[in-house]
Amino acid sequence: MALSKHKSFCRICTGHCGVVATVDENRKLVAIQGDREDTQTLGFICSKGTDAVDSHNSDRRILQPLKRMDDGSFAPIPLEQALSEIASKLGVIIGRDGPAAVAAYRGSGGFFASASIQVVNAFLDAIGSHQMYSNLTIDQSAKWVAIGRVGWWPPGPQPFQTNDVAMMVGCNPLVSIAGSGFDTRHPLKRIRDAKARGMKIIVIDPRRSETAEYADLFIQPLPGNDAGILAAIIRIILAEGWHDAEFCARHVADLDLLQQALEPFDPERVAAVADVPVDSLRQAARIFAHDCKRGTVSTGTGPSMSPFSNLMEHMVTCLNVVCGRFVREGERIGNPGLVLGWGPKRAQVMDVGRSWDTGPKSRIGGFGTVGGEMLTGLLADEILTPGPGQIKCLFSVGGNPAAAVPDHNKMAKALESLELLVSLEPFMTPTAMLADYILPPRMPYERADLHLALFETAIYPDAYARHTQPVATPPEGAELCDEWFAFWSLASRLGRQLVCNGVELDMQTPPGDDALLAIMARNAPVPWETIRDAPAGYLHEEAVFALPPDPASTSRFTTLPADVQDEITELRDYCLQPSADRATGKFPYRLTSRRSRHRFNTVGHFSPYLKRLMPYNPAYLNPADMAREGIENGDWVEISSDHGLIRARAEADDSVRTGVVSISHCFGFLPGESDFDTYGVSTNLLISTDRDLQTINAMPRMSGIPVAIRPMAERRLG
Ligand SMILES: Nc1nc2c(c(=O)[nH]1)N[C@H]1C(S)=C(S)[C@@H](COP(=O)(O)OP(=O)(O)OC[C@H]3O[C@@H](n4cnc5c(=O)[nH]c(N)nc54)[C@H](O)[C@@H]3O)O[C@H]1N2
Ligand SMILES: Nc1nc2c(c(=O)[nH]1)N[C@H]1C(S)=C(S)[C@@H](COP(=O)(O)OP(=O)(O)OC[C@H]3O[C@@H](n4cnc5c(=O)[nH]c(N)nc54)[C@H](O)[C@@H]3O)O[C@H]1N2
Ligand code: SF4
Ligand SMILES: [Mo]
Repeated sequence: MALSKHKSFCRICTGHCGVVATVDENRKLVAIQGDREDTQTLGFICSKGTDAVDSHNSDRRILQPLKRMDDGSFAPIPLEQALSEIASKLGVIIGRDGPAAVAAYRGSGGFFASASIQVVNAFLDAIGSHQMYSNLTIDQSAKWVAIGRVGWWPPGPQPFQTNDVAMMVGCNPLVSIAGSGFDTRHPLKRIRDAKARGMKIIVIDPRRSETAEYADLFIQPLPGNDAGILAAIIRIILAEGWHDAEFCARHVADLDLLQQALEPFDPERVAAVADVPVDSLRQAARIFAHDCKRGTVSTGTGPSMSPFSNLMEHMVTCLNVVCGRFVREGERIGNPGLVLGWGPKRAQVMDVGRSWDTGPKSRIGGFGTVGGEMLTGLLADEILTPGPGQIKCLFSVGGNPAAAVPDHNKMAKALESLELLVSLEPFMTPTAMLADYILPPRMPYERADLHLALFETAIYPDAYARHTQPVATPPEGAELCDEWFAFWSLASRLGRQLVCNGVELDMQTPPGDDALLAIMARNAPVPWETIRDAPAGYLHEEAVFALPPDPASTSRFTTLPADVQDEITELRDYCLQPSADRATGKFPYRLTSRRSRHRFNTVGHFSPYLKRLMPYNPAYLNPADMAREGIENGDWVEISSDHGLIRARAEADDSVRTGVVSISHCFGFLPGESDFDTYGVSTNLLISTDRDLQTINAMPRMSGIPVAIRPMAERRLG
């Protein structure tokens, strides 16, 4: 059989690993290997990346549009018929309830299909709906909140590659291959290289993570204490005078107010509550602000999901601000942007404003938008609550809200109650199971694509872009529907005009991957063909420097807006009590989130290979806690919160600190499917979206969840 090899890249996560794909003479994918010649990822690949062969060829892959029948079963339906039926139902809903009754939720599969990204938003704009949701607002939307409240520095933070220190709060890039402020192009090599050139690494995590193994200083607090810990660290830095006073004098409006507000965060008290040695906070402050001169604090999902997440991210931003850890006037900006283009970047604060104060508001709770989107923490209630503006139709674009969104039962009930649920999805996921129509798209190696250009400056340290042509052909007989095609076709049927990046699409002839990618890149500094046709990715070598500030600008960083002061007061009252008091309560443990190597959120549950590597999500506990609770390895335990109860198998893990149970997200299936050994269990059953939401971004409490753990009577059975 004639095999051929083609370079491409993986689009499961932001690692974007360069690969060599082997296909047979029918262009069927037969192997995926890491590409050692790849200039960015140097041959790195993970289990999920190599599993693409099986996932593309899986006999569980959906290859025809499906329609749910009255008896709940699914039947194949020709694509054009499916689209006509959906368009006509949409017409009815919009005519009767208005455009706000139509919403879209984009999940990670939707983010990694670059040609389609802008078309989804263009479709909602064309019908006049503001109801765009995504996984970003159940992830790290605190970052937008912080920028909106503190201010933005256009040349960006000091990049990892130039720094001598990195403080990582609740992220584990060696497993997640994610993380702002870190280099995720072969993370293991990057962290080793950084250490070899003398970088100091500080990790704050309740679990001694894979990344923490490389830390010069590891702080292992009880979860949910990061805002207090960071406040105490800033307090030490300001008291010692280790901050960048010159930068602050010029660019910070209210440093004195911040300093006053942080007064209660006495390191001794904070350390006692977080259950860490007080000296570790002093050391962190000293290493970060005194011993080292360049480097930033960055965060991941852990603290962004725990209580006080917005205040935590605020403190992170303030710590970077007071130490002036930004690219300064005259310094080269490594990646000013490429595919999306760039404007002049001045070394000065820009007040980007609070997006949530203007624009559309949620019906539930009156929240505004964050990152240009409505808030997923409210999505189920927006579907379930009757009245004008109730969501009646949802498009799930490469997402799996029935499994991924907190308050599992409520979300599943909401999706079930929709008049029209369309799932653009290659597998029969929990969300697809609840859909009225399933439109299966081409999978990554079957389409032309770019890297996740939407976040290009966070992904690549240089102005670099990668493009791939399709390398494989979809399985024979498949009738697939790309995400962009579905929305283009529906808009066309509804007589609406789509506008992407300022370009009106031809609504008679479908645009195609290449035209859409070219539109996305129309502001790039080079012609689209230059990016597209570069064999090893395109590196734009023009040097871009941070410009002097505009003398007329009066914008300054604001470190203590009124709402932050309120949150500080709340944190002080809640957090500065000895942890021992809380530990005697009804829910003495804290459940924390963590990524697992062999899944990408819900992706991987249909893969025999990945399921062999990790069949389910155990509840990882410190052996001391297991001994105290009378739990042995492999025992069934019941974990309960004030909202729900799950059953899982316990596994001893001394990397998890005492008082914590660490368990991966996005396992389980639909509510009621309780076969743990097959699906694992959903921690979203323990999370409420009726309460414990952050202000502004409605972020649910998804980590640091107070829980009780007890061994089950039948614990050693099965
Ligand atoms: N309790 C708890 N809940 C969490 C988290 C947590 O830590 N704890 N983490 C949260 C986070 S950070 C996130 S980002 C969300 C994730 O939430 P989602 O993004 O909703 O979930 P994913 O599993 O990433 O969904 C990806 C879907 O895309 C499909 N897919 C794969 N390839 C393609 C493709 O080419 N095209 C299309 N259309 N679809 C494709 C996959 O089969 C899968 O169903 O979950 C959140 N939920
Ligand atoms: N293999 C794999 N890779 C993935 C994913 C996956 O599911 N699997 N998901 C992808 C997605 S959607 C995202 S958003 C990124 C996320 O990427 P990361 O943010 O790096 O996610 P994690 O690896 O879960 O790391 C979070 C860490 O936070 C810690 N933590 C939990 N609670 C707290 C807390 O209150 N305080 C502190 N300081 N730490 C805490 C956890 O112990 C954990 O080590 O990963 C992406 N990459
Ligand atoms: S899933 Fe694995 S192979 Fe794919 S980009 Fe991420 S780290 Fe690389
Ligand atoms: Mo995420």
